This record gives sequence, C-alpha cells and structure tokens, in this order.
Amino acid sequence: MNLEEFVIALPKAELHLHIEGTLEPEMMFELARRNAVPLPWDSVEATRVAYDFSNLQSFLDLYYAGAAVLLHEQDFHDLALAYLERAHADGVVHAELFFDPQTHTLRSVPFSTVLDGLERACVEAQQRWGMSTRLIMSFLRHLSEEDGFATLDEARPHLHRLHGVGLDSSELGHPPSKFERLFAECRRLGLPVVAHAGEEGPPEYIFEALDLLQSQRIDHGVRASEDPALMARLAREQIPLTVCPFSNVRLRVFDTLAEHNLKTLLDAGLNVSINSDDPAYFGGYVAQNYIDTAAALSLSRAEIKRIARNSLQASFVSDAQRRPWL
Ligand code: ES4
Ligand code: ZN
Repeated sequence: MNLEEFVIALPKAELHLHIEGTLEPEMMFELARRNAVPLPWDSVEATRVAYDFSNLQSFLDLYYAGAAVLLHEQDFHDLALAYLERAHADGVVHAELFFDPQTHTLRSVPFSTVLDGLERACVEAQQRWGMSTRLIMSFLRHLSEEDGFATLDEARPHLHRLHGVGLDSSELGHPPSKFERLFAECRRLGLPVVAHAGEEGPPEYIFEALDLLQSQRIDHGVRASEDPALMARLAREQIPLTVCPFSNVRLRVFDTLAEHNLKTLLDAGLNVSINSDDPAYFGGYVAQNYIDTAAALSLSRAEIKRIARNSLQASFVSDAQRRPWL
C-alpha cells in the first residue's frame, strides 16, 4: 500500500476546520453570481494568485472578504456538503466544524440561517456516508467581549444544536484573558470549550486558554515547544493539540514542512492530530496534510496511525457506543 492509500484508509477525525475556509474560488464565484455580491478579484485564477500570505492577518483579510458571498441557507448547506463529501473521500469518519457566526451576523445574515444550512448538510452526510459531525461556534477574538456576549445571546435558542464554542481570528493582542467571562458563561451553559492558542501567540496564551478558559483542546498550540514546563503539562494532562501543518507553512509560522515541529510534539508524548484548518486557502485537505507532513518529517506508519488515533480520541464523541471506529 502506498502512503496515499495508507492515509486515506485510516479512519480519522478532523477537529480543526473552519467551514468558511473550505470555500473554493469556484464556489465563491458561483455564489457571487447567484447572490449578486461583488468580489475584489476578476477570476478564479486571480483569486488563487492572491492567496500569497505573509502572516495570519493577511490571510484573514481575504478569508472575510470571500465569506461575504454566503447569504442564504442554501449557500451554507452547499458549502458544508461540499466539504463533507471531500472529507469523506479522505477517510474522515467524524468532523467537528468551526463556524464564525459573527462573520455573517455582522452582514445581517441571521444566526439561524447559518446554522440551518450547516446542520442540514451534516444530516445529509450522516445519511449518505455515515459520517458523524459536531458544530462548534467560534467567537472572533478581534471583536469585543460585548460582541461575544451579544452573539451568545443570539445562539441561546439554538444551544442544543451546538456542541461547543471556540475562539479564533487575529491572535496577537487578543489573549484568551479577554474572553474569560464569556467562556465562563458558555461553560455554565454546558458548552465544551476549545480555543486557538500558540499559533502566532506566545506560550502564555496557551496557559491562559487552559487556566482561564478551561479549554479542553488547544487549536494549533505549536508554540508550546518554546516552554518546557508547558510541554510537560500538555503531555501529562494529554491535552490534545489540533495541528494544521499546511496552514502553519502558508501563514509563515514555519518556513517549510520539513521545519515543522509536529514530530517534536509527538516525540514529547503530546496528543497531536493533523487537520486542514482552511483547506481552500492553504493548498490541501486533510489527507494531503498527512501525506506531505509524513513525507517531510519521515514519519513512520506507526506514527501516522497514532496521529489518526489521537484525532479520534480527542473528538467530542464520548459515548463508546457511538464510536465504532475506536
Ligand atoms: C483561522 Cl488559521 C486561523 N487562525 C485563526 N483564526 C482563523 N479563522 C480561520 N482560520
Ligand atoms: Zn484555525
């Protein structure tokens, strides 16, 4: 079995995936036409050429511009179904999707429109491919605490349809501590918490995500390797890191895949998984992330298996009966 066949055949969970980041330029142009929304680019090709990022912020600016074509329930459905079909082809048996309600509600798209469309696609993926899914509402950390509370209020009638909350967008200057009270309220409502930390931000932000937000996983977390005490804690407590190798290279966290610290994290005994983050923008879906990372870091098949198993173990599906793949 070659590496690609091996990777695709492994049952795996995708735990770090922004559904808005699966908007391929082809669909972006189709929805722009359908919804009569202007785009800053002339063509699909010119759009891909513009995806030359220098850091997280330069990516986010384009990501929010692209998301402006999403207006109707059908748009969110089509976006999510296309992702889930692609993930199924990669051997993903379970996917936990982040969505950014504020990206849409700030453009007057109702919260329920976003959720209805995403959820309908998730139901179809279960019926068609037997995939299980979770929806994680992610707060934009560049916005205020007050905006976050307003979004939580919009979500209140739908809490039973959400499986957790996350924290994403521009990390530097927006530490987890900014959202300590918001996340305390989310936990009080019974929502599991995850947070992006240690992507561009320092190890201190990872400590804050754990201690102030009680984050159950760390999204990215790659800068943990700068702090030995943090590394020891992440290993001891088996706190999952949802690592996204293509993202880290495209956003210049590491210059090349060969310089990525994923193997260092794995060797230190951390629960590391491989995920695609924003695959339409970063050059590949989850299986390609596994394949290229394994090749660049000379990962053994046993190590690749362990990463896939980590992803299943770190998922929010807890009932053994509903985890046939473990
Ligand atoms: C994101 Cl790569 C990344 N980091 C932080 N926030 C995000 N939102 C979408 N992709
Ligand atoms: Zn992310």
